[in-house]
Amino acid sequence: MLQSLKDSQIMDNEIKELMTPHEKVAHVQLNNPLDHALLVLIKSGYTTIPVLDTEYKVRGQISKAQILDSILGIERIEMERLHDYKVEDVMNGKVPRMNKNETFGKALMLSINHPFVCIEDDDGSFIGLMTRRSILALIHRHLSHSS
Ligand code: 2BA
Repeated sequence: MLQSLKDSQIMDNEIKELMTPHEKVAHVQLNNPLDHALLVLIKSGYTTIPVLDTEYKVRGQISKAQILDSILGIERIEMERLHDYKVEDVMNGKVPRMNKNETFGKALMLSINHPFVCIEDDDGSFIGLMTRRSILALIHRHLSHSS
């Protein structure tokens, strides 16, 4: 099976066609208050979304769990504190990323440990996401055609 994947040059495919374009990606900005971020996460249905700056560069990722953890009091979740923090106070600054011209093989490797990879233009601006789902779908399509 692995040999078949290698032989097909699937690993060298470029990632642009498999990307979810930025217009369809739910995201928040560094200086958004946490209540706004929680709203975007709940409305979008995603667990974690990218954090961008005003120049549309990727600066991190934020999850519902991180937000809830940041307002966890001793006995209850202190919802009133949601407005005291900004996204940059609680986000995770580490985010998997790659250039739009890199290969599918790299996206596949990153997707082992990350549910999505941020795709960047040559100037470092965010242009979309490569999700684990699109990576698995391509491999599945390839394996069904080659069997
Ligand atoms: P999660 O939010 O943990 O979602 C895990 C998987 O559940 C997704 O995998 C997808 O298969 C499904 N899913 C969750 N919410 C969905 C929704 N609102 N509509 C359709 N399917 C949904 P992937 O598609 O491989 O996405 C992997 C991760 O990439 C997601 O993890 C999320 O963190 C991020 N992501 C995907 N699409 C996004 C988007 N349009 N905007 C922001 N973040 C996105």
